[in-house]
This record gives sequence, C-alpha cells and structure tokens, in this order.
Amino acid sequence: MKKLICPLVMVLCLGIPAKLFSQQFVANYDESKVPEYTLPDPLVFDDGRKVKTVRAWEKRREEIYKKFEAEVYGVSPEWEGQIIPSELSSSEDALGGKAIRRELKLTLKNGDRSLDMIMLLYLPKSEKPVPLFLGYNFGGNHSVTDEPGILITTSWIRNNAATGITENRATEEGRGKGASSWQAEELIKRGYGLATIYYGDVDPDYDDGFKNGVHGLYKDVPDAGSWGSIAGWAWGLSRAMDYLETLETVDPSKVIVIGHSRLGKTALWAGASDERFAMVISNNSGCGGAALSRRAYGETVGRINTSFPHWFCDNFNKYNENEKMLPVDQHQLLALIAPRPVYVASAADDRWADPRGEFLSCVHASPVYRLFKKEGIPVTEMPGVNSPVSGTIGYHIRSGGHAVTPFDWQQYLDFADKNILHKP
Ligand code: GTR
Repeated sequence: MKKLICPLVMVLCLGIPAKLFSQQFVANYDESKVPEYTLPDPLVFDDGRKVKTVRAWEKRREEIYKKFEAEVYGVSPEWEGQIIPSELSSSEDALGGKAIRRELKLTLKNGDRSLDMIMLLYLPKSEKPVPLFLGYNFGGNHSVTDEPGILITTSWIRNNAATGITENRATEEGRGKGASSWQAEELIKRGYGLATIYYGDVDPDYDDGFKNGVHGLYKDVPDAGSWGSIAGWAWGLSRAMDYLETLETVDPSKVIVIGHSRLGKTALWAGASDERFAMVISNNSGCGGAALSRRAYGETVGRINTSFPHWFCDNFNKYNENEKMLPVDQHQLLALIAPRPVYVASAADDRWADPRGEFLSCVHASPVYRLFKKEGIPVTEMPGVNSPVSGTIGYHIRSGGHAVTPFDWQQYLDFADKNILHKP
C-alpha cells in the first residue's frame, strides 16, 4: 500500500548504509552460515526486571505488542464504524446435504467511506452453536469448494494461468481449485464451521500508495509506523469476528483463526491483536510469521521488504539485513498469543520459510506458556518429518512443499478437538 519514504530519505533518516539498497538479498540455506544471535527474552522487561507472574506478563505483553506495532506490522486504527450484513446467497443443502451455506456481504461503514467484504460461511447442521475456523482464501470464495452457487469474486486478483485469471479478474475456471486446501467436507463432518473471505476484498495485494482496501476507510495520512497490508488483513479478520459474534449458530468463544503463508503471518498477527480468537494456526508462514528473523535463513527481512514493500510498516525497512537490531523476534509474536493454543506448521521443501526457525520460535515462546502452567511445546529437538508434537503449542514439519494439505488439516482438526471442541 505504501512507499511513503523514498530510499534516499530513508538512508539519511535511518542511517542505513546506502550500499544495502543496491545489494542483492541472496538467500542462505546453509545452517553453518546462520549468524550467532541472542533473542530478546519475552520474560524480561526492557528495564531488566524479570517477569515472574501472569500479572507482570500482562504489562510485559503490552511492551512487546507495541514494538511489533511500531516496528513490524504498523499500527491499525480503532474501529468505530458499522458492519451492515446482507445475504447474497444461501443453501440449506450444501456439501451433499450435510451443511448450510451462506454468502454474506459485510459492508464496513466508516462515516461516508465504506468497504465490502464477502464472507462464505459453511455450518454443520447442529442444534448448538458450533466452533468455527476463520481464514482468508487466495483464490476467491468460489475456489474453496466446487459448489456452483458460490459467487465469483469481482475484486482485483493476481493473474494466474493455472486458474484462468488474466486482467486481474477471476473466472469460472477457478471454481473449486483451492478445495483441497480447505477440506470443507471434513471440517463439517467433524462438527466445525468454516468462514472464509477472499483476502483481496480487504486489501488488494499490491503496492498502490496506501489508497485502496481498508486503508481507504480512513482519512488519516499514513506515516512510517502505520499499518501495512498484513495488519490490514488482520484487522479485517477482527471485523469478521465482530460479525460472527452476532450469529446464534456460531460459538464466538471457539473461533479458530487460520492462514497459509502471507495469510499465516496475518493469522498470527490477528491472534496477537485480538484476544477473542481462541486458537491460531499458521501454515508455512515463514519470514514475518513464525520464523525467527535473526536466523536470516531463507527469506530475510531485507528480501521480504524488497519484494513486498506494502506488507509491513515502513519502519520494518530499518532491519533489512540488520535483523540483530530488531527490538523483537517472532517467538515473541507466538508468546503474545499465550495462553491460547497456537499451531505452527512447516514443510520440508519449503526452506524459503525456514522450518527450523519456525520450530525454534515455538521453543522460545514456551516459557511464557509455562508461566500460565501450560506446556508450550513438549520438545526442544526438532521432530522428524510427518511426526507432529503438541502441548498448548503444536508443531509439525510435513514432507513436501509450500501448501496446505489434507495431512496439515488432520493435525489442525485433532489439535482443535483437544484444545477447543472439548473445552468447557
Ligand atoms: C512468497 C513470500 C513469502 C510467503 C509467500 C506466500 O513469495 O516470499 O513470505 O508469504 O509468498 O504468501 O505465498
């Protein structure tokens, strides 16, 4: 959304060596070349005092959260607007008669500005309010299952030959193309609902100078600490939650936020920002998600900010190839979710996302969980491929590449059964 500060001004203001801007950010895949690093301790205040109680943690949490806001994701504005729902389509006999399906246009109205996001909702036929997974999709709601009734998104979408997208418009060809990443039938069978929104409704995924999507709902002039797209998408999940809370069919204390890749980063920030989310799942979220930035393995901070200048706040550029100066690291993002359950998943061939760095975040977030008398992650050595481990933090590294697969979903559903479904 924004390129507010030209590189020259950044060099002058932030003292970043000019050579960084001409340098190619080359990915390191060699463990022996991971720099030595010391992680900031989640349980030590900035002034050196140790956190020994949950009460003290609440204060320390605020300190950490503010740093993530100021230096990584950007500050999102308060929401004082209105959400106006209108039903676009419905079926009482979806997914072979097992589910109820609704498509809702949620109009977010902030004074004279507004934004529409379309939620696709599948609910099992149940007498009681159901637990539910909430997450954005990449391909439009019509890609989530092959049901013909679902509207094709009219929002801007990235061109993709495999799904017939040219000129940034989706077509019928994309219907059901993401179905295996969602496993809607399986979710319904196991008693969960699914709410999903095309992420481009909330903020189109390109750098447009901070004008469209959620940013356009506000008149404020952005600065280097204002929300980037990830914060915008996370904010949109909170608005979705506002709406879900109004439904009698959904149990708002059992809403699980999930996301893959850039949307896995988003799910983590949403879980940290909004404590109404009962559980968080990040699938292959990598740099700026679950992976430790200081390892600089695979995708680095400099690389991500170069490829995707609109995802984070402009202050994050200060740490391009300079991760050791970050006042936070990503294990603290997981710690912000404590004591709620969080699941981190890696894929063996997805080295770009640094599987080991994702695992180590779980290990280093665990002391905060233990403060709450929860287990955190039960191991300190990285488990083998396809061997999930879980306490209140769950982790697996699956064979294969960057994707959400039925294997991933099996783990998420088992973890949700253990931590959410059977929660009193
Ligand atoms: C990559 C990006 C990753 C990850 C991924 C995705 O190009 O470098 O950080 O987010 O995109 O979202 O698919």
